[in-house]
Amino acid sequence: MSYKYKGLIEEYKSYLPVSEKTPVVSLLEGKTPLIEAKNLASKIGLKNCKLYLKYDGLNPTGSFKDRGMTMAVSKAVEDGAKAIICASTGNTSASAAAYAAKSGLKCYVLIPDGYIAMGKLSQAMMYGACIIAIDGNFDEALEMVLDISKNYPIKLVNSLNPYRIEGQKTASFEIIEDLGDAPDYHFIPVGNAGNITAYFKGFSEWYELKKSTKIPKMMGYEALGAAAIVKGERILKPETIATAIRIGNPASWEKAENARDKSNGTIDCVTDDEIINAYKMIAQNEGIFCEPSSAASVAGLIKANNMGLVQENTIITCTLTGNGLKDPDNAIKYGVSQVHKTKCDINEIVKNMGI
Ligand code: AN7
Repeated sequence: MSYKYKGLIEEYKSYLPVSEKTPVVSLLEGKTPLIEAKNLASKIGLKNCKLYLKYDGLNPTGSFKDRGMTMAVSKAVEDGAKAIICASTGNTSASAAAYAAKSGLKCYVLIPDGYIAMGKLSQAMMYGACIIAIDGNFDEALEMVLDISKNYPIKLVNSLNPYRIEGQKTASFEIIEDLGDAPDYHFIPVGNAGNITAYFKGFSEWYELKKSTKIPKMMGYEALGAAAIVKGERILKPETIATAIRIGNPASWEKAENARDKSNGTIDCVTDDEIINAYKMIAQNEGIFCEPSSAASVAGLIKANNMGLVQENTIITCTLTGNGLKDPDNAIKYGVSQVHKTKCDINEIVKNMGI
Protein backbone atom coordinates (compact mmCIF):
# COMPACT_ATOMS: atom_id res chain seq x y z
CA MET A 1 0.00 0.00 0.00
CA SER A 2 1.38 3.43 -0.83
CA TYR A 3 1.89 5.94 1.96
CA LYS A 4 1.44 9.59 1.27
CA TYR A 5 2.86 12.07 3.77
CA LYS A 6 0.30 14.73 4.69
CA GLY A 7 2.27 16.94 7.09
CA LEU A 8 3.04 16.67 10.77
CA ILE A 9 -0.44 17.37 12.15
CA GLU A 10 -1.89 14.44 10.23
CA GLU A 11 1.13 12.30 11.15
CA TYR A 12 1.03 12.97 14.90
CA LYS A 13 -2.59 14.05 15.48
CA SER A 14 -3.08 11.69 18.41
CA TYR A 15 -0.31 13.58 20.26
CA LEU A 16 -1.51 17.07 19.33
CA PRO A 17 -4.40 19.25 20.54
CA VAL A 18 -6.39 18.94 17.29
CA SER A 19 -9.74 17.37 16.47
CA GLU A 20 -11.67 16.34 13.36
CA LYS A 21 -12.92 19.93 13.22
CA THR A 22 -9.46 21.52 13.04
CA PRO A 23 -8.95 22.93 9.53
CA VAL A 24 -5.39 21.77 8.93
CA VAL A 25 -3.16 24.32 7.21
CA SER A 26 -0.08 22.45 6.04
CA LEU A 27 2.78 22.92 3.61
CA LEU A 28 3.89 19.31 4.29
CA GLU A 29 6.37 20.40 6.96
CA GLY A 30 8.23 17.88 9.12
CA LYS A 31 9.75 14.48 8.29
CA THR A 32 13.14 16.15 7.91
CA PRO A 33 16.23 13.96 7.60
CA LEU A 34 18.37 12.83 10.52
CA ILE A 35 21.77 12.61 8.88
CA GLU A 36 24.68 10.67 10.35
CA ALA A 37 27.77 12.91 10.45
CA LYS A 38 30.77 10.58 10.68
CA ASN A 39 33.28 13.04 9.21
CA LEU A 40 32.26 15.74 11.65
CA ALA A 41 32.31 13.31 14.58
CA SER A 42 35.88 12.39 13.77
CA LYS A 43 36.97 16.01 13.22
CA ILE A 44 35.49 16.95 16.59
CA GLY A 45 37.30 14.01 18.17
CA LEU A 46 34.25 12.31 19.67
CA LYS A 47 35.15 8.97 21.25
CA ASN A 48 33.07 6.14 19.79
CA CYS A 49 29.99 8.33 19.65
CA LYS A 50 27.40 8.34 16.91
CA LEU A 51 26.54 11.86 15.78
CA TYR A 52 23.38 12.78 13.85
CA LEU A 53 22.24 16.13 12.49
CA LYS A 54 18.50 16.84 12.45
CA TYR A 55 18.39 19.05 9.38
CA ASP A 56 15.28 21.10 10.04
CA GLY A 57 16.41 23.67 7.47
CA LEU A 58 14.70 21.38 4.96
CA ASN A 59 11.23 22.42 6.07
CA PRO A 60 9.06 24.24 3.48
CA THR A 61 10.20 27.76 4.39
CA GLY A 62 13.69 26.60 5.38
CA SER A 63 13.44 26.48 9.16
CA PHE A 64 11.97 24.57 12.12
CA LYS A 65 9.43 27.35 12.62
CA ASP A 66 7.12 25.61 10.14
CA ARG A 67 6.51 22.83 12.67
CA GLY A 68 5.01 25.30 15.11
CA MET A 69 3.36 27.46 12.49
CA THR A 70 1.24 24.68 10.96
CA MET A 71 -0.27 24.20 14.43
CA ALA A 72 -0.58 27.87 15.38
CA VAL A 73 -2.20 28.86 12.08
CA SER A 74 -4.52 25.84 11.94
CA LYS A 75 -5.76 26.65 15.45
CA ALA A 76 -6.06 30.36 14.60
CA VAL A 77 -8.30 29.46 11.65
CA GLU A 78 -10.28 27.06 13.86
CA ASP A 79 -10.81 29.89 16.37
CA GLY A 80 -12.10 32.18 13.61
CA ALA A 81 -9.10 34.53 13.51
CA LYS A 82 -8.70 36.77 10.48
CA ALA A 83 -5.15 37.94 11.15
CA ILE A 84 -1.92 36.86 12.83
CA ILE A 85 1.05 38.80 14.15
CA CYS A 86 4.59 38.03 15.31
CA ALA A 87 7.87 39.67 16.23
CA SER A 88 10.77 37.98 14.52
CA THR A 89 14.48 37.78 13.93
CA GLY A 90 13.47 36.49 10.48
CA ASN A 91 12.50 32.84 10.36
CA THR A 92 9.25 33.16 12.29
CA SER A 93 8.18 35.99 9.99
CA ALA A 94 8.94 33.92 6.87
CA SER A 95 7.01 30.96 8.23
CA ALA A 96 4.04 32.98 9.51
CA ALA A 97 3.80 34.79 6.19
CA ALA A 98 3.77 31.51 4.24
CA TYR A 99 1.09 29.81 6.36
CA ALA A 100 -0.97 33.02 6.31
CA ALA A 101 -0.78 33.04 2.51
CA LYS A 102 -1.89 29.41 2.40
CA SER A 103 -4.85 29.99 4.74
CA GLY A 104 -5.93 33.44 3.55
CA LEU A 105 -5.18 35.17 6.86
CA LYS A 106 -3.69 38.62 7.04
CA CYS A 107 -0.15 38.56 8.48
CA TYR A 108 1.74 41.32 10.30
CA VAL A 109 5.42 40.93 11.15
CA LEU A 110 7.63 43.20 13.27
CA ILE A 111 11.35 42.88 12.64
CA PRO A 112 14.46 44.66 13.93
CA ASP A 113 15.45 46.93 11.06
CA GLY A 114 18.78 45.94 9.51
CA TYR A 115 19.22 42.77 11.59
CA ILE A 116 17.48 40.08 9.62
CA ALA A 117 19.13 37.90 6.99
CA MET A 118 18.32 38.68 3.38
CA GLY A 119 16.72 35.34 2.52
CA LYS A 120 14.24 35.69 5.38
CA LEU A 121 13.24 39.23 4.48
CA SER A 122 12.77 38.23 0.84
CA GLN A 123 10.46 35.42 1.90
CA ALA A 124 8.19 37.65 4.00
CA MET A 125 8.02 40.08 1.07
CA MET A 126 7.13 37.39 -1.45
CA TYR A 127 4.47 35.73 0.73
CA GLY A 128 2.86 39.15 1.06
CA ALA A 129 3.03 39.92 4.79
CA CYS A 130 2.69 43.46 6.12
CA ILE A 131 6.28 44.04 7.25
CA ILE A 132 7.13 46.62 9.88
CA ALA A 133 10.83 47.19 10.54
CA ILE A 134 11.37 48.96 13.87
CA ASP A 135 14.39 50.83 15.17
CA GLY A 136 14.62 48.43 18.07
CA ASN A 137 15.64 44.83 18.70
CA PHE A 138 13.65 41.59 18.81
CA ASP A 139 12.83 41.90 22.51
CA GLU A 140 11.30 45.34 21.97
CA ALA A 141 9.38 44.06 18.93
CA LEU A 142 7.99 41.21 21.03
CA GLU A 143 6.74 43.65 23.67
CA MET A 144 4.96 45.61 20.93
CA VAL A 145 3.22 42.61 19.37
CA LEU A 146 2.12 41.33 22.80
CA ASP A 147 0.46 44.66 23.36
CA ILE A 148 -1.12 44.77 19.89
CA SER A 149 -2.45 41.20 20.12
CA LYS A 150 -4.12 42.08 23.44
CA ASN A 151 -5.85 45.13 22.03
CA TYR A 152 -6.78 44.06 18.50
CA PRO A 153 -8.39 40.89 17.13
CA ILE A 154 -5.08 39.57 15.88
CA LYS A 155 -3.67 36.21 16.99
CA LEU A 156 -0.10 36.11 18.33
CA VAL A 157 1.97 33.36 16.66
CA ASN A 158 5.26 33.78 18.54
CA SER A 159 6.26 30.76 20.62
CA LEU A 160 4.33 32.19 23.60
CA ASN A 161 1.42 30.73 21.63
CA PRO A 162 1.28 27.21 23.14
CA TYR A 163 0.34 25.60 19.81
CA ARG A 164 3.75 26.57 18.45
CA ILE A 165 5.45 24.44 21.11
CA GLU A 166 3.05 21.58 20.41
CA GLY A 167 3.96 21.53 16.73
CA GLN A 168 7.68 21.87 17.36
CA LYS A 169 7.79 18.94 19.79
CA THR A 170 7.21 16.60 16.82
CA ALA A 171 10.90 16.93 15.89
CA SER A 172 11.68 14.81 18.97
CA PHE A 173 9.16 12.17 17.87
CA GLU A 174 10.86 11.95 14.47
CA ILE A 175 14.28 11.55 16.09
CA ILE A 176 13.01 8.74 18.34
CA GLU A 177 11.42 7.03 15.33
CA ASP A 178 14.59 7.30 13.24
CA LEU A 179 16.96 6.10 15.97
CA GLY A 180 14.57 3.59 17.52
CA ASP A 181 15.15 5.36 20.85
CA ALA A 182 15.99 8.81 22.21
CA PRO A 183 19.65 9.93 21.96
CA ASP A 184 21.83 10.46 25.04
CA TYR A 185 22.44 14.15 24.31
CA HIS A 186 20.52 16.66 22.24
CA PHE A 187 22.30 19.90 21.27
CA ILE A 188 20.22 22.88 20.18
CA PRO A 189 20.62 26.65 19.67
CA VAL A 190 18.76 28.87 22.15
CA GLY A 191 17.28 32.24 21.21
CA ASN A 192 13.81 32.85 22.57
CA ALA A 193 14.04 29.34 24.11
CA GLY A 194 10.84 27.99 22.53
CA ASN A 195 12.51 25.17 20.64
CA ILE A 196 14.46 23.69 23.56
CA THR A 197 11.18 23.79 25.50
CA ALA A 198 9.40 21.99 22.66
CA TYR A 199 12.05 19.30 22.18
CA PHE A 200 12.09 18.56 25.90
CA LYS A 201 8.30 18.29 25.89
CA GLY A 202 8.39 15.89 22.93
CA PHE A 203 11.13 13.71 24.41
CA SER A 204 9.37 13.67 27.81
CA GLU A 205 5.97 12.75 26.40
CA TRP A 206 7.24 9.77 24.44
CA TYR A 207 9.36 8.64 27.36
CA GLU A 208 6.21 8.67 29.51
CA LEU A 209 4.46 6.61 26.81
CA LYS A 210 7.41 4.16 26.86
CA LYS A 211 8.23 4.88 23.23
CA SER A 212 11.82 5.56 24.35
CA THR A 213 13.97 4.40 27.25
CA LYS A 214 15.45 7.77 28.22
CA ILE A 215 15.20 11.55 28.01
CA PRO A 216 18.32 13.05 26.44
CA LYS A 217 20.38 15.62 28.29
CA MET A 218 19.16 18.88 26.78
CA MET A 219 22.23 20.90 25.76
CA GLY A 220 21.19 24.46 24.83
CA TYR A 221 23.56 27.12 23.47
CA GLU A 222 23.06 30.87 23.38
CA ALA A 223 25.36 33.27 21.55
CA LEU A 224 27.83 34.89 23.98
CA GLY A 225 26.62 38.44 23.21
CA ALA A 226 23.01 37.40 23.83
CA ALA A 227 23.49 34.92 26.67
CA ALA A 228 20.77 36.07 29.07
CA ILE A 229 20.03 32.65 30.56
CA VAL A 230 23.74 31.85 31.07
CA LYS A 231 24.39 35.22 32.72
CA GLY A 232 21.13 35.21 34.64
CA GLU A 233 20.07 38.65 33.50
CA ARG A 234 18.29 40.34 30.62
CA ILE A 235 20.72 41.62 27.97
CA LEU A 236 19.54 45.06 26.89
CA LYS A 237 21.67 45.28 23.75
CA PRO A 238 22.20 41.74 22.49
CA GLU A 239 24.84 41.40 19.78
CA THR A 240 25.89 38.41 17.68
CA ILE A 241 26.56 37.55 14.08
CA ALA A 242 23.90 34.86 14.50
CA THR A 243 21.02 37.32 14.07
CA ALA A 244 18.35 34.62 14.46
CA ILE A 245 19.34 34.24 18.13
CA ARG A 246 20.08 37.92 18.78
CA ILE A 247 17.63 37.87 21.69
CA GLY A 248 18.29 39.34 25.14
CA ASN A 249 15.15 38.41 27.07
CA PRO A 250 14.01 34.91 26.09
CA ALA A 251 10.25 34.46 26.41
CA SER A 252 10.56 30.80 27.50
CA TRP A 253 13.41 31.45 29.92
CA GLU A 254 12.09 29.41 32.90
CA LYS A 255 10.89 26.60 30.65
CA ALA A 256 14.36 26.29 29.16
CA GLU A 257 15.89 26.13 32.65
CA ASN A 258 13.35 23.47 33.54
CA ALA A 259 14.33 21.42 30.46
CA ARG A 260 17.98 21.77 31.44
CA ASP A 261 17.44 20.81 35.08
CA LYS A 262 15.00 17.93 34.54
CA SER A 263 17.24 16.36 31.90
CA ASN A 264 20.56 16.94 33.70
CA GLY A 265 21.63 19.00 30.72
CA THR A 266 23.25 22.38 30.38
CA ILE A 267 22.65 25.84 28.96
CA ASP A 268 25.88 27.51 27.95
CA CYS A 269 27.02 29.97 25.30
CA VAL A 270 29.37 30.03 22.32
CA THR A 271 31.30 32.92 20.78
CA ASP A 272 30.71 34.22 17.26
CA ASP A 273 34.07 32.74 16.25
CA GLU A 274 33.01 29.33 17.54
CA ILE A 275 29.71 29.64 15.66
CA ILE A 276 31.43 30.54 12.38
CA ASN A 277 33.94 27.73 12.82
CA ALA A 278 31.15 25.17 13.29
CA TYR A 279 29.15 26.71 10.40
CA LYS A 280 32.09 26.06 8.08
CA MET A 281 32.94 22.62 9.47
CA ILE A 282 29.38 21.34 8.94
CA ALA A 283 29.33 22.49 5.31
CA GLN A 284 32.88 21.42 4.49
CA ASN A 285 32.78 17.99 6.13
CA GLU A 286 29.18 16.92 5.70
CA GLY A 287 27.87 18.83 2.68
CA ILE A 288 25.17 20.39 4.83
CA PHE A 289 24.60 24.13 4.62
CA CYS A 290 22.91 25.62 7.67
CA GLU A 291 22.61 29.22 8.79
CA PRO A 292 25.03 30.60 11.42
CA SER A 293 22.56 30.42 14.34
CA SER A 294 21.95 26.74 13.64
CA ALA A 295 25.66 26.04 13.94
CA ALA A 296 25.46 27.09 17.61
CA SER A 297 24.33 23.51 18.32
CA VAL A 298 27.48 21.98 16.83
CA ALA A 299 29.65 24.75 18.30
CA GLY A 300 28.13 23.77 21.65
CA LEU A 301 28.97 20.12 21.06
CA ILE A 302 32.60 21.02 20.32
CA LYS A 303 32.76 23.10 23.49
CA ALA A 304 31.07 20.44 25.64
CA ASN A 305 33.39 17.75 24.28
CA ASN A 306 36.44 19.88 25.04
CA MET A 307 35.13 20.38 28.57
CA GLY A 308 34.81 16.61 29.00
CA LEU A 309 31.02 16.73 29.26
CA VAL A 310 30.39 14.18 26.48
CA GLN A 311 30.74 10.54 27.50
CA GLU A 312 32.20 7.84 25.27
CA ASN A 313 29.95 5.39 23.39
CA THR A 314 26.93 7.66 23.33
CA ILE A 315 24.38 8.79 20.75
CA ILE A 316 24.32 12.53 20.05
CA THR A 317 21.86 14.57 18.01
CA CYS A 318 22.18 18.23 17.02
CA THR A 319 19.40 20.31 15.49
CA LEU A 320 20.30 22.42 12.49
CA THR A 321 17.39 24.81 12.79
CA GLY A 322 17.65 26.81 9.55
CA ASN A 323 18.86 26.52 5.97
CA GLY A 324 22.13 28.17 4.93
CA LEU A 325 20.44 29.79 1.93
CA LYS A 326 18.64 32.08 4.37
CA ASP A 327 21.80 34.08 4.90
CA PRO A 328 23.85 34.34 1.70
CA ASP A 329 25.70 37.42 3.00
CA ASN A 330 27.40 35.53 5.82
CA ALA A 331 28.11 32.53 3.56
CA ILE A 332 29.91 34.76 1.11
CA LYS A 333 31.70 36.66 3.87
CA TYR A 334 32.97 33.52 5.63
CA GLY A 335 33.05 31.12 2.66
CA VAL A 336 35.26 28.06 3.00
CA SER A 337 36.58 28.82 -0.49
CA GLN A 338 36.90 31.97 -2.53
CA VAL A 339 36.03 32.79 -6.14
CA HIS A 340 38.87 32.84 -8.70
CA LYS A 341 38.10 35.40 -11.39
CA THR A 342 39.91 34.77 -14.67
CA LYS A 343 39.80 35.54 -18.33
CA CYS A 344 37.91 32.96 -20.39
CA ASP A 345 41.20 31.38 -21.38
CA ILE A 346 42.00 27.69 -20.93
CA ASN A 347 45.52 28.24 -19.63
CA GLU A 348 44.38 30.87 -17.15
CA ILE A 349 41.55 28.63 -15.97
CA VAL A 350 43.74 25.57 -15.49
CA LYS A 351 46.30 27.69 -13.64
CA ASN A 352 43.56 28.82 -11.25
CA MET A 353 42.49 25.20 -10.76
CA GLY A 354 45.93 24.62 -9.30
CA ILE A 355 46.70 21.68 -11.58
C1 AN7 B 1 17.65 29.41 12.73
O1 AN7 B 1 12.46 33.86 13.89
O2 AN7 B 1 13.24 33.81 17.23
O3 AN7 B 1 15.18 29.39 21.00
O4 AN7 B 1 11.92 35.27 15.43
O5 AN7 B 1 15.67 31.24 13.52
O6 AN7 B 1 13.07 28.72 19.81
O7 AN7 B 1 13.89 31.07 19.70
C2 AN7 B 1 14.25 32.53 15.55
C3 AN7 B 1 14.94 31.67 16.33
C4 AN7 B 1 17.48 28.99 16.36
C5 AN7 B 1 16.22 29.95 18.22
N1 AN7 B 1 17.82 28.86 15.08
O8 AN7 B 1 15.07 29.24 18.54
C6 AN7 B 1 12.51 34.25 15.06
C7 AN7 B 1 13.34 33.53 16.05
C8 AN7 B 1 17.22 29.60 14.14
C9 AN7 B 1 16.23 30.52 14.50
C10 AN7 B 1 16.53 29.89 16.77
C11 AN7 B 1 15.90 30.69 15.84
P1 AN7 B 1 14.25 29.61 19.84
